[in-house]
Amino acid sequence: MLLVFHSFKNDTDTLAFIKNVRHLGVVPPLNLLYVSAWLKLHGVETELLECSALNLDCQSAIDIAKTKKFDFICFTSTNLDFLFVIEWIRAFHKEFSKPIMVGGPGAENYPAEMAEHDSIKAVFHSPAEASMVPWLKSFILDDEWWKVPGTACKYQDKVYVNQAVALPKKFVRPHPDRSILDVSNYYSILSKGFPFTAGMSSFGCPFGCKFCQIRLSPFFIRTACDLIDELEICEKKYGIRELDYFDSNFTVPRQRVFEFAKLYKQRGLTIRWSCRVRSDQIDEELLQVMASVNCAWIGYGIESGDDSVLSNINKTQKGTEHIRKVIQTTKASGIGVTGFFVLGLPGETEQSLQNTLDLITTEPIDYVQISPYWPIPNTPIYDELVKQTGIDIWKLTITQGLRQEDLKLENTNFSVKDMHKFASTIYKEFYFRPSQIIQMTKSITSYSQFKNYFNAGMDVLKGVMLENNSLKTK
Ligand code: B12
Ligand code: SF4
Repeated sequence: MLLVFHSFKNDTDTLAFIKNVRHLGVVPPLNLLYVSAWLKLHGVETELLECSALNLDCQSAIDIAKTKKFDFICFTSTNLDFLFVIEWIRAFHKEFSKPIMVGGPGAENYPAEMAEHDSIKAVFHSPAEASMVPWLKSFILDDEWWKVPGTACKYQDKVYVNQAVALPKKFVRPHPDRSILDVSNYYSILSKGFPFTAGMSSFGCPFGCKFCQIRLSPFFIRTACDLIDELEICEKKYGIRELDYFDSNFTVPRQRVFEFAKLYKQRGLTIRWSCRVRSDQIDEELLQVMASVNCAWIGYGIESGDDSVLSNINKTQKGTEHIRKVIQTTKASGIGVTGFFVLGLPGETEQSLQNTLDLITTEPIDYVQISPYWPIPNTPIYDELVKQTGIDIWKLTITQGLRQEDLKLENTNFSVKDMHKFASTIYKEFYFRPSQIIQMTKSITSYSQFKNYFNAGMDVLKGVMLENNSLKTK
């Protein structure tokens, strides 16, 4: 099975959303690693073509694929990158007469529309662990493979969208298969430990933020022991020096953090790690214990520095005053702080943008990541937008190749393009403050870290120049 993680190398001008995120690092394609782990457990050999890390364009990827043996090809797709992925899928389909399977959040949201594409043999709208093996068996036996639950398939010009399959409540995923990676390809501007990797401490989310696709999805909490087993393998088998948990809820449930810390010490681990936490799910006691076992930094999904915007998305947490205190307490405990912000959420105004800029530049945040808001399918905000406008833009992206650059944001006076401009401005104001430059310079411990910071700085500058700074901050 050839797992292809496409790259954006030659596509940076197609959709603006990449401009501000490229410089943050190179993160392994976790979901394909989960797919690989599951397949291997069932006797399937896998190989990863990691075009993102290797910075390969589609043609070079095809040239490499020609040197390999495989029977099936897998791609993963979100909604935001569908237009890139489909070009790669078409090119691979043209070159190799092998069935192509696609999964991921994009497939989950629009299975029927994706299955209409002749280059795709099967769209997986349920987790790979629930549907992939049954589909492969049916396909190999030529036994009504187009009717397998969890998939959508086109057969004799008809698209079959089969019922979804959920994983059992107590389902335990095997660890992502890092054996198919060259771990030295990955780094994060937020992390000093190298080699670096990513992980998930839980899947799904019990909270209901209105802008997020993961909201209220089945929540699978991994045990402390399972997390520590994975950390131990990362440290001792792969020599990885830092693991960043990408899910939003490391401190849920609270008790797991204490068990995690106890086991971390018992096993004599030294690997650094970082995680994402809601700012209303942390306190001093937790911070102390996390700091005692090498937690390098915590990422808070702050989203906005404006209380009314936070209330509009149902993510007030405990309000911006509390968020400010959490940032200060985290820093005081010796743990770094990364703030994740989204611009252009419902109710965004010049004033709320200003409030965000104020929070970012007055609190002791080490790094910020700013994303312009895209209303994402399967969220209340997007559903409302579709109701108001009668246009399901993400569906049209899949069915007609429509680009979404000019999407007008719901309940704001801004377009996505405006938000890119403002994001660039905030990056510039945040990272090019003298105090920030001094702090980042002091924290440099290696040449590769210097190179990453330098490239990130150049990317920010390029972004600022590209956006031409036409939206001014006050
Ligand atoms: C880690 C992560 C990343 C990593 C790794 C991505 C990866 N491909 O693994 C990095 C940083 C590279 C990344 C990049 C992006 N990401 Co991201 N990412 C995540 C995150 C936090 C976890 C994903 C994960 O590993 N989950 C664990 C696995 C087990 O679950 P899963 O992803 O659902 O995968 C299962 C199924 O979807 C299915 N499946 C997935 N792919 C395939 C393929 C086949 C062939 C099959 C059969 C099944 C299958 O089986 C998997 C195993 O059960 C999610 C949010 C979340 N909490 O899930 C966002 C998320 C998936 N990302 C998102 C986005 C938008 C992006 C970017 C477009 C961001 C950007 N602006 O560039 C890029 C796109 C790159 C890409 N094609 O993946 C959105 C997608 C929203 C949408 N509907 O479009 C999410 C949901 C975040 C959010 N809340 O909005 N991301
Ligand atoms: S934003 Fe974070 S806390 Fe809110 S629903 Fe999404 S993953 Fe959960």
